[in-house]
Amino acid sequence: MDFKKIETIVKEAGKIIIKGKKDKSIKSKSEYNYVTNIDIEVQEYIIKELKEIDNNCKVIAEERINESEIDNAWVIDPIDGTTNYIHNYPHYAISIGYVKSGVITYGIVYNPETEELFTAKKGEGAFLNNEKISVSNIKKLKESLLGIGFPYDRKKAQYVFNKMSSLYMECQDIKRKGSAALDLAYVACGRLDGYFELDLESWDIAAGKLLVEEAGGSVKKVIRDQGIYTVATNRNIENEIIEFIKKY
Ligand code: LIP
Repeated sequence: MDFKKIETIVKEAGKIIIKGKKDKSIKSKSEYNYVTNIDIEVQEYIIKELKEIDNNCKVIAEERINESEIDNAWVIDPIDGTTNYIHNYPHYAISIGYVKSGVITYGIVYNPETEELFTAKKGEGAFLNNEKISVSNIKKLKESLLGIGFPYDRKKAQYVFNKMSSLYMECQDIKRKGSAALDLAYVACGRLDGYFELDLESWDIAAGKLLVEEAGGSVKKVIRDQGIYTVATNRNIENEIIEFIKKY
């Protein structure tokens, strides 16, 4: 697979997103969960282009009904951070992961606003605009800058806020930026020391998970009554964060 072609596809998709800012139409998929016409246009563009280079490819994508199993598929979020995009808040990304026999072997996350292109191939490291990246070397939660996300299901909001307020007392600061893919990419390049969020979908995390792992970090699932947390860290603070999630 020539993954350089994927970078070209993603950058062209980014142009569609930027051009579409002026005339996007918005629909609600459910309460607080939105999709624009540009999400759909970008998704269909990416799938068309992927089929050109991998004509038997299977696809799992956010804005369609998915027939495939995730074990062998391209896993696509055309705009991760759609709410940010709707408000022209320049923090969102195209996220594409490539899963082969159940293993994520390639990931790409691209923010068309900043033109930051995060890529990783299994066993070959993680990169930001072709420069190798690595997680931070922060050793303690007390010294850490964390990312967090909030689930669409607002009935779970107070539960997450309670966790966040406890954690806030034990770290330097917490950021809620609204794109899981970029939160994971930021852990991979050391801008965040850790990140956690409840109820993420495969398309939110497929690419970012590989970025973090190839940059020397870890991504774990923590199962709680309220749902499943995705917890990404630089490894040093993993146990402290998971303890918090389990305790409060
Ligand atoms: C978003 C995630 C974000 C989460 C939002 C939403 P989408 O993905 O990237 O981290 O907090 O609730 O799930 O729906 O914009 O692709």
